This record gives sequence, structure tokens and C-alpha cells, in this order.
Amino acid sequence: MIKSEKNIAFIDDKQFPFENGEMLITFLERHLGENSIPTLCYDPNLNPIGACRLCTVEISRGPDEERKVVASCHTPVQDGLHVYPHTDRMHRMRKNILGLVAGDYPMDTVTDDQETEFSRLVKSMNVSESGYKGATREAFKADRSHPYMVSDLNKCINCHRCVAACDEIQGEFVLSMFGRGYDSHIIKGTCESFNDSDCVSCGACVQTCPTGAITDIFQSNIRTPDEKITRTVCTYCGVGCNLEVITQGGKITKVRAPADAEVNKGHLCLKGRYAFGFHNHPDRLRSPMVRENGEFKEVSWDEAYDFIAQRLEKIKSEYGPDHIAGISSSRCTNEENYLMQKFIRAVIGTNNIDGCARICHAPTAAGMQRTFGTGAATNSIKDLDDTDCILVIGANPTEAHPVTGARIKQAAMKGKTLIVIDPRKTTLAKYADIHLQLRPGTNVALLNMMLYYIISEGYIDHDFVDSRTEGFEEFREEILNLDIDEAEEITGVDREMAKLAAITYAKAKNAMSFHGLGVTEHHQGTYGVTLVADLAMITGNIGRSGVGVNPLRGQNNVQGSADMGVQPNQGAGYLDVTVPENRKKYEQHYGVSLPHEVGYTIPEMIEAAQEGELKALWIMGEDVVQTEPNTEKVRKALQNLDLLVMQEIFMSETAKLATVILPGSSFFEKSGTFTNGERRIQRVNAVIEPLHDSKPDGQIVAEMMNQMGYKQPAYRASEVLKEISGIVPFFKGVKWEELGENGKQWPVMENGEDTEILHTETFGRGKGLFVHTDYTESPEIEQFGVAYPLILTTNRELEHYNCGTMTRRTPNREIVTEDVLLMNPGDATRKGIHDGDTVQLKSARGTIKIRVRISDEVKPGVVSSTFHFPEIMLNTVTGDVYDEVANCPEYKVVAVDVIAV
Ligand SMILES: Nc1nc2c(c(=O)[nH]1)N[C@H]1C(S)=C(S)[C@@H](COP(=O)(O)OP(=O)(O)OC[C@H]3O[C@@H](n4cnc5c(=O)[nH]c(N)nc54)[C@H](O)[C@@H]3O)O[C@H]1N2
Ligand SMILES: Nc1nc2c(c(=O)[nH]1)N[C@H]1C(S)=C(S)[C@@H](COP(=O)(O)OP(=O)(O)OC[C@H]3O[C@@H](n4cnc5c(=O)[nH]c(N)nc54)[C@H](O)[C@@H]3O)O[C@H]1N2
Ligand code: SF4
Ligand code: SF4
Ligand SMILES: [Mo]
Repeated sequence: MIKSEKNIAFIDDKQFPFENGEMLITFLERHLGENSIPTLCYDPNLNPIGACRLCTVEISRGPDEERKVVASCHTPVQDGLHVYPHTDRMHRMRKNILGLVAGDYPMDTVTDDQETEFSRLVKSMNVSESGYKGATREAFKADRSHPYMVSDLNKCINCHRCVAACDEIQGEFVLSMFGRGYDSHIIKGTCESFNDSDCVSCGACVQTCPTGAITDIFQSNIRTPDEKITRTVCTYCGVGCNLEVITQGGKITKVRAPADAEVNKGHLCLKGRYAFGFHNHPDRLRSPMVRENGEFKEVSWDEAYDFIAQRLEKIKSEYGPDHIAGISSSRCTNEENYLMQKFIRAVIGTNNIDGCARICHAPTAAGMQRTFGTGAATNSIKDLDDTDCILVIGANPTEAHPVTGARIKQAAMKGKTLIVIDPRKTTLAKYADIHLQLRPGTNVALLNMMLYYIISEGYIDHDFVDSRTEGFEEFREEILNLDIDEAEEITGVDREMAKLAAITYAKAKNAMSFHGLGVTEHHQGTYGVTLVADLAMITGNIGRSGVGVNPLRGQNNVQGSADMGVQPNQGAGYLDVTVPENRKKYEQHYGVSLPHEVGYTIPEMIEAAQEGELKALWIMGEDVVQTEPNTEKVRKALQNLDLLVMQEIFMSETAKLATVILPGSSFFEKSGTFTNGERRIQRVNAVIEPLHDSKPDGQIVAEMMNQMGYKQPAYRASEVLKEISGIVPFFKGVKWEELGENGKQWPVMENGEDTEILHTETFGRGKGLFVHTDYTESPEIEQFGVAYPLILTTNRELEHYNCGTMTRRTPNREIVTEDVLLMNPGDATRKGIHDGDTVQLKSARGTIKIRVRISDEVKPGVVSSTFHFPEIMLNTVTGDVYDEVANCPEYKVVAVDVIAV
């Protein structure tokens, strides 16, 4: 045997390095090129199955030693191993195997213009069906039952990849093999159709299917020669999955998940993969419109700009700039958000600028800025690999952040400890080791209970607390004053369970928390966030991989819009606008003097409009009528404005009230950057030209700035990014051309280095600050709890996205057709309500009609629903209580009653 250096093996007697634990197939493909080893059952994202034997290679301990034949997909490389991948014997064997497979395959479907992994192999190895015709079996009927998923099992070669993908990537366990021998075939749950199964349409099985036996209505796993591929980032949630968008003849025809994307590693959910049909839906807004005598009239862009500029100038001179406000959009790019806040601040002259973070994770920003000094996720999703304990509090990622949700579920199934704190039995709660099903609105009491046990049972990480934090002694005393009997009563959580959860989290070597709106959308939202941060600090779970505090940021670019200055108190890069040096910095960049006063938050804008104080509102991509609480109040407030300008892609409920509508272009039609929930700035690349007479939102804002006399260069995303890098400290090293395919996580240093983990040595504010708060009951319950004895908590559904303008215009609408009210069987029986009944849902604000689904997902006394359908208009009932610090609405605690009709 030829002596080799460590981690060296031989391919056809030439030496090559390999990586520890690497399988032969990846070693060979790395050195010989992609697809150099034929295979049918192998997918790098799945555990090797070793079933098809096509990837077999010869190995030996030396050139003259005896050779063995092994499957390269599940044989690890060893030091000094000799591999002979392409001997005549191997070619003959592979051709034989493929010939057998082809014998059972409808080879007439293998055509030149439709390429699958299978057809590519068959052609490259020159295999036809000749000679190997298997026994004839009855043809399978194609399954076209589902709005997206399709199967034609006549093309199935029993490679098992779809089964593995459903189990190992999505964790849904829909697919399995049924029957024996020649009759064995794929089934979906206990049935033959996708539509009757538990399939969540993630498309993982499609992406891996090598023959197209399982596919989707777009045939995304079948390639054609005319495909053009553009890589971009999903427009929906804050996971920030990368997409490969396929265009044919200039039209978007399918989407795939790039296997090398750091964020989603070849996976997507049905929104990213399939719900793209909204973009060219006939309802897309086509041209600027101005309201005349109650009707919208199409006008040219110049006419629309003239009209708006005149109105804004008039309001500015009559009342002053503070009577104008802007709402920016977390659906839009960083560059567009940056310009929007610049427009409002530098051109209009007011700090009245806010965005959807207000009604979402503003308490996270406020709470984490208080404790850590930086209001963003401390770690990355991939740290799930390095953690031992996952705490999910007030988040439902299998619906709202599905690619992350699937990873958490996989981690739990592989034995990592999972603790879920949620009033509902969410999917993850079903996989959790501990589920604390608290009463909605009582996080602060429950987190105090957990902190109490960590302190009283002696699980404090003293080294971390002493060296990295301040304020602990006072905090400790306050926590130890907690009345446990009372806390148990308030939360409805057994003290032993709370203690177990606390100690489990504290004892884990690495514990990682994820939180969502179940923490933030409360009157004590910010305090809840600070306690989650306290929990991490007291146990030393900060500053390394597999730990930290990780808000699951909601919208595709909500992290980015806040980073860009879309809030009334902080400009781009979070500098306080009331501090003179900060203002000076901004003024130097913008070349004008800037307003001193903190502006209105969104709820304050609505109040001010209602009172006639606010005269004009410019909204870019947010449907405040449907998504802000207390719909009637919002509607009346907007109707009270002199001017409502709406940049939209659809006629949303808010757009219907606008004075002027400006059609923006969708994310497929523009370039720029989105920042995901792990602070990752990723490039969005235009796939097609703007449709109809729409314009990218950034261009609209830049043109408007010029119209109002400010010299803003013509809109180019890369140029605006340059401007941003000059002003936002943590974007210093961000360069358009250096972002690459997987983006960079801020802070990005001047030399271009990025940051995966925050607070490794010091916190943003130096030392971490312990902040204690006592629980208080929601004013909503105090005021209305007697008249409206049930608690409504509102959340989201996988298939629909927020106001639903987009997902309702895709086949997702056929999967989920309406918002429903989940009600506990006990409550339903008591009220004489049956599953499927339409009921009245009443609160102090108003009444809606909604269908009931009886479910033990909710406890007695709690009902739950979603807010995706304007026909239901759920926010008619939500209320006027806000987070005490960050002014985020309390969507999660609404006093209601349900009345059978
Ligand atoms: N499919 C889909 N995905 C989305 C969205 C969508 O509309 N549809 N929206 C995006 C946006 S904007 C956001 S912000 C994110 C939101 O994503 P999440 O933060 O997951 O939001 P929700 O589902 O609203 O609420 C999360 C959980 O909080 C629980 N909860 C309610 N009250 C309490 C409480 O008092 N304590 C605790 N501990 N939990 C409570 C609810 O039962 C729910 O399971 O999702 C994003 N992703
Ligand atoms: N009851 C209840 N209500 C809630 C919540 C809850 O948990 N419960 N959650 C709240 C939360 S967290 C959020 S973030 C809000 C979200 O509320 P919104 O921000 O109002 O909802 P979205 O559906 O995300 O989208 C806003 C609009 O942007 C438009 N749009 C999309 N892309 C573009 C684009 O490129 N350009 C332009 N100009 N427009 C575009 C869409 O058509 C849509 O009308 O809802 C809040 N409302
Ligand atoms: S689409 Fe996803 S959930 Fe449905 S069968 Fe395929 S892998 Fe499973
Ligand atoms: S998980 Fe979020 S980012 Fe990823 S495809 Fe789904 S909606 Fe898009
Ligand atoms: Mo959100």
C-alpha cells in the first residue's frame, strides 16, 4: 500500500485531499465535477439510502490490491484508499442496473425537451428499455387532487427519496411505501391522494424526485432547455429563503430551492415555492390613480406626482410638516425603506415615520436594546446544530417560519430538548418535552416564576453574571419576592412544571431561545422580552454558538426596515434623532437641517388622524385597515385625512380609501437587499421587468423627492446601498458586489468581515443589564373581562400571509378558504355550538361573523383565530391596548364573547 499523508485518498491512483467523515460520492464529485457519479437514490441533503447501487465504485488498499465494489453514497473515505470510479466493469454494471429500471419506466415520456435526473442519466448512458420489460401491472391513475401537488406513479422507480425528504427535511411523514414486491408503491398517509393527506405542500419531495413521478402543477423538477434562472430572496417571511426563479420566454414559470443556500439548504415552504402567482394576477394595480368625485381615475405618473406635491406643499405651509406622516414597508427592500425615511425626514421635514415593526417586534427591539444594547437576534438559525435545549416562547414557526420550524421539529425528533411556552397546543408543542400552556397575557408572571426557580435552586451562572452583567443583586431580590401561589394562579401553569422547564433550560450546556409575537404583542410586551433576555444572561447562554435570544422576525425585511431608520425616534442605524451629534451626522449626509422632535408611531398617527391633527399620510405597502387593531376606528381615521397616498401592488382594504394610488412593482421586478431575522443582508435580484405601468417603490420615492425639490440621484439600488453603507455603522463594509449568493450578517466591518454571533465579548451597551418587572393584568381584561369572558388570541396560518392580498391570489386560497375560530369542546358544548357553525364573535369594539372549528388546541376560556380574510375582518374586534414601552398593539389578548346564531 502506498503510504499517504493524512486525509489523502486516490482517484485512479492520483492523490486528492478529503474531509473527515466525507463519503466517497462527495469526495469524487468535488474532484471530478458535479454529476460525475451517476446515482438515482442519492440526494446530498438526505441520509444516504444506498438502494439504487448506481453509484458503485471499485476500491482497494493499493493499486495492486484486491478491489471491492461499494456504493459510494454511504461509504466513507479513508486515508490512503484507492478509488476507481469509472472502470469498464463499473460502466457495465451501472448500465445493467439502469436498464432494469428503464424496463419498468414509460420510456416514451423521456423526451429531449424535458429533463429529469433520470432522463439525463438514461441519455448519457445510452440506455433504452430493450430487453428488460418487467411484468405488466395495472397503470396507476395520476393524482391531481391537490392545488399544487401532482403524482404519476407510473414514473416512480421506488428510489425512496421522496419518503426520506418528507421525513428528514419537512418532518411531515406523509409519504411511505405500501405493498410488496412488484406492487409496492408510494402512498400518502393512509390514502392515495395528496389532497386527503396531511401534506403541507412544501415541495421537498418534488425537489428530490429524480423522475417527475412526484411533481407539482409547475413541474418544477422537470427542466427544459429554455429555462433562465435568477437567484433571489423570498418575499414572505423573515427566514429569508433563497429562491431560484425560473423564467421561460420572459415569464415566471417555476421556483426551486437552491441546494447551496446557507439559509434554506434546498428547502422552502409552499409560499416561497408555489405562491408566486400573485405577481401577474389580473388584479395587479396597473397605473397611478387619483380619486375624483369618489371614483379612481387613471392618470400619468407626472400628473400623480404633481397632484401629490401640490397637496403636500399646501399642507406643509398651512399646518407644518408635523401634520404629514409616512408608513414604510417591511415588504420592500432596504434601499426603498432607507429612501422612504429619508423622504419623510429630509424632504417633508418630520420624524413621523414608522413601519410594521411597531405592531410586531418593536418590543423586541426596545427590550433587547435595554438589556443588551442591540435589538436583533444574537445568533443564527444554523446554531440549532450546536444547541442542547430549544426554548420556543410565543412563536409558532411551523406555520409562520416554516423552514425554521421544520428544522426545530427535526432537532426535537433527533432528541434535542424542546420547551414550548404557548397557550395553544401548536405543532411544536406536540413534539415538546415540556409544554407550558399558560393563560394568554401572562408571560411576565411565568418568566418570573422560571427565574425564581433558577435563583432559588442555585442554577445561576455566577461567572457570566459577575463578569458580563450589571443590576443583578437588585434583580435577584425582586425575583425572590415573587408570590408563587399567585403566579401559579395568574398563569394557570403548575409550579412544578415551571420549575422543571426553568431547570431544564438552565442545566443545558447550550440553550437557545426563540420568541415571537406571543411575547411582544402584549401590554407588557417589552417587559416579556427583557425577561427572556434575563433568562439567557442568568444562565450564561450568550456569546457562543447554540445559545442566545433569537426573535423570529416576521416580515421578509422587517429587520431591514428598522435598521434603515423606519421608526420615529431613531434614524438609519438606530441613532437617536433627538441627540444633536446624531442629527448633525444625518444632516451632513442629507444636506438639509432635520427635525428635532420624535415623531408619531403608527397608533399615534391613527389617533392624530382621528382627531384631525394629521392631515396627510403616505403609506408604502402596508394594509393598515385590515391589519391594525380596531378596524372601524382605523377606517374612520383614514377617512378624516386630507390626503392618503398609497403605494401598493393590489387594491388592499387601505388602498380603497386612498386619494392617490401609486402602483409599486413586486419583489420579482426589482433589485435591492432584504435583511432576514439573523441579520443577514441578502441580494434581491430582479427576475422580470416591472409589470404594467408599475415602478419599483424606491424609484417612486426618489422621483417624488426630486418633484419636491430635493436632489436625489435617479434610483439605483446599488447606489443607494452605497449611501447606506456610509451612514449606518453596522453596514460599513457592505458592498453590493461583495454580498455574494448568501449575503452577509451585520455588523459588517470595513474589511467586509461579517458577524454570525453577537455579544461574544461585550454587549452592545458594555455590560448586560438585568431588568425586572412585575406582572400586571391587561387593561383589556380589567375593563372588559366581565362582559366578555373569553380571551381571543390571534395568530397566523401557514398558507396565508398577513392581510392576504398576495396569498389569496394564488392556489393557497383553495387550501385554506377562510379564517376560523378555534374553540375548546367544553366551551362549545356549554354554548350549544357545533363544529362548522357560524357564530358572532363580539368584543367592546364590534362584532364579526366567523365559523367555529372545535379543537382542543385551545384551553377552555380561550379562543383563537387568524386575520387573513377581509370578508371576516377579524381586527374589527381587536382592541386599543398597547405595549407600555413600544406602543405595539395587544393582538394576543382580546376580551370577547361568542354567541351562537
Ligand atoms: N404563514 C404565515 N407566515 C408568517 C406570517 C403570516 O401571516 N402567515 N406573518 C409574518 C409576520 S409579519 C410575523 S410577525 C411572524 C409571526 O410569527 P409568530 O411570532 O409565530 O406569530 P403568531 O402566530 O401570531 O403567534 C405566535 C404564538 O404566540 C402564541 N401566544 C399568544 N398569546 C401568548 C402569550 O400570552 N404567551 C405566549 N407565550 N404565547 C402566546 C400564539 O398561540 C401563537 O402560537 O410570522 C411571519 N410569517
Ligand atoms: N389580529 C392580528 N392582527 C395583526 C397581527 C396579529 O398577530 N393579529 N400581526 C400584525 C403584524 S406582526 C404585522 S407585521 C402586520 C402586517 O400587516 P401588513 O404589513 O399590513 O400586511 P402584509 O400583508 O404583510 O402587507 C402589506 C401590503 O404590502 C403590499 N405589498 C407587498 N409587496 C409590496 C411591494 O413590493 N411594494 C408595495 N408598495 N407594496 C407591497 C401587499 O399587497 C399588502 O397589501 O399585521 C398585524 N396585524
Ligand atoms: S410536499 Fe412536503 S409535506 Fe407534502 S408529501 Fe412532499 S415532502 Fe411531504
Ligand atoms: S419559510 Fe419564509 S422565507 Fe422561506 S419560503 Fe417560506 S415564507 Fe419564504
Ligand atoms: Mo409582523
